[in-house]
Parts: sequence; C-alpha cells; structure tokens
Amino acid sequence: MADPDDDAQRSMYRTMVLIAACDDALRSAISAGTITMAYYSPRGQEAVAAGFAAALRRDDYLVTTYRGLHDHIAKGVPLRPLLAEMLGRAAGTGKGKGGPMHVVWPETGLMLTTGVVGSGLPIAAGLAWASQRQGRSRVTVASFGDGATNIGAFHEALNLASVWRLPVVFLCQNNGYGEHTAFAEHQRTEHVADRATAYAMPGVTVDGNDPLAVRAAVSDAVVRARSGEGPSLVEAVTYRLYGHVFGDRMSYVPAGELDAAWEAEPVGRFRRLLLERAVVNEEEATDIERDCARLVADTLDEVLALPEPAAHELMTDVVSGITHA
Ligand SMILES: Cc1ncc(C[n+]2csc(CCOP(=O)(O)OP(=O)(O)O)c2C)c(N)n1
Ligand SMILES: [Mg+2]
Repeated sequence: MADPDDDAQRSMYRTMVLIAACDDALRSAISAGTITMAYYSPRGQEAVAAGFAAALRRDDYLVTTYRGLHDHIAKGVPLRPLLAEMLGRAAGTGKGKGGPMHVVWPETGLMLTTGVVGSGLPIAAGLAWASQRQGRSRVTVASFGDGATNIGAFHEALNLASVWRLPVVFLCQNNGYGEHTAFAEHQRTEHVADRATAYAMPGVTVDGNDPLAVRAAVSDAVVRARSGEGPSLVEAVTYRLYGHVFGDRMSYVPAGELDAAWEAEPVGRFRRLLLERAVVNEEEATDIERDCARLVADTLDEVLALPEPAAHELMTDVVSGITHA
C-alpha cells in the first residue's frame, strides 16, 4: 500500500506530537501534585494510534483500554471533554463520572474504553455484528495489549468473529509487557499474530513504531472487513516508555532495554523521516510541536478551573431507569 500524501503524513505527525504533549503535561501535573489520578502512560505507542486512525473513517468504531489516551486523541475525541473526563470534571465525555477508564465519544466512533483486560474484544465483535446486520460498511477496531491475548475473551471473540465473518480488526499493541511480566514469560508464541492461524484469519506483525507501516497493515485489514471477508489480527510491536502505571520504577526491565527503546522512540523517528523526505521543514515541524504544546497547556488550565459534577448527578446515567438520587 502506497504511503498517504504529504498532508496526511503531516496530520499523522501532528497526532503523534499532540499525544506526546498531552502525556507530558499529565505526568508533570501528577508529579507536581496539581492532579491526582491513576495514570497509564501511552508514551512510546503514538505511532500505533496515528497509524490505525489514518486507516479509518470517522464513523468507524473503536474499542480501547485504560492505556487509551493515544487512541482517544487519534480517533478524534476533542481535547477539552477528554481531559475534563480524566480530571473528573462535569464537562467531561461522561460528565466526569467515568474517568480515564470509561471514556466514550460516539460522535467520532469511540464506543468503549474499559479497564477489564480483554473485555473489549467480545464487545467489539458485537458492534461489528450490529453493523453487519444493519448492512452498514462500518468497521470496528478493537485495540488491546499483548497481555490481553491470554484471556479467554480474546479467543472467544476471534473465534466467533471468524465464524460469522464480522467486520472487525483486532489490533494488538504489543508493548512487551503485561503489567510487570515480559512477553516471553507470558506466552510461548513468538508473535501474537501467530495466533490468527487458529481462527483462520490473516495475522500480521508490523513495526508499531512506524505509523506508515501500521496504517498500511490496518488499511489492508479494513478493506477485507468492509468487503465482507471478515476479521484480521494485526500486531503492532512497540514499547511502553514509562512502564505500567505512573510511578512504576521499571526495576524489572533488563539493563539497556529502556535505553534502546528510547533510541527507537516513534515521535522523533517520524520527525526525522518527514524532514528527510522534505514533507516538513525544520520550521514547520517546530510549529506543529509548539502549537500542540500550547493547545495542551491552555486546555489543561481551562479544564482545571471547571467544576466537578454536582452531587445530584450521583445516580443519573449510572443505573438504567434511575434519573434522580
Ligand atoms: C480481567 C483483568 N485481569 C487482570 C487485570 C489487572 N491488570 C491490569 S492491566 C494488566 C496487564 C495488561 O497487559 P496488556 O494487555 O499487555 O496491556 P498494557 O497495559 O501493556 O497496555 C492486568 C493484568 C485487569 N484489569 N482485568
Ligand atoms: Mg502490554
């Protein structure tokens, strides 16, 4: 698959820079004590998100996980309601009552964020089944980690999606660890994509630090899904640069591994490629970086000043059928 045009590549770079800027700002604010939250940094996985989102239409669905900030931004959730939700403000995507593990934004196809490992895959299959029954050409992407591929729900979802030829793309962001357990210690398969064979669907492993490679692989899977041929498994190999959860000292990571991962860091790498190909010049790249940093800083300031949900909102939209406390 040919690379997208220069505008699209610049836009992918902007998405990656915005994710990294947002992550930087959140980590700084947590360190400074300005905000308090459990935070799962997606730093290092920017290229996966920018790549898959560039292969999708706005109305295509996405299901993702607690390490989902990069996916949310790439799928077009506006920064203000996204940050407001993460910080528990009433202007958030879920009125500040869901928090970062429950971000939804159906306007751009973000249907679910879940903290229950593996649970998004059967739900993605269900969304794809709905699209199939409605005769829509919409595709659903399920984004999940390498650890999730050891959960029963992964295998059940892939099996049924294959049997019913559902328009779903299973996208594994293999960042090398499930919590503190390295990939080689939690499964014997060399590649997650090898598991696709068991469900008679294509399985491909790509460089998850290369947004163009991710876009190409997901585009192939999307074409297949839209044309009624069924699901695919795409494994994007990447790395989580700040460990499992904010504050992780990463003492379990072998010496040298983290340094090598920073060398392969995707945002700087894509920047160098775009400069080399003259898709951007130094000034344009710096402008993008400055714009994103400013947008994130301004939005965060604005959101910090917003109110929390009112007490009378406690039970609304929480339990079906109950509208007042
Ligand atoms: C069903 C379930 N089991 C266990 C946990 C605890 N847990 C939280 S994150 C995690 C590891 C998941 O690893 P992976 O799927 O690779 O995602 P990553 O954090 O690397 O993005 C586990 C076991 C959980 N949230 N849900
Ligand atoms: Mg993982």
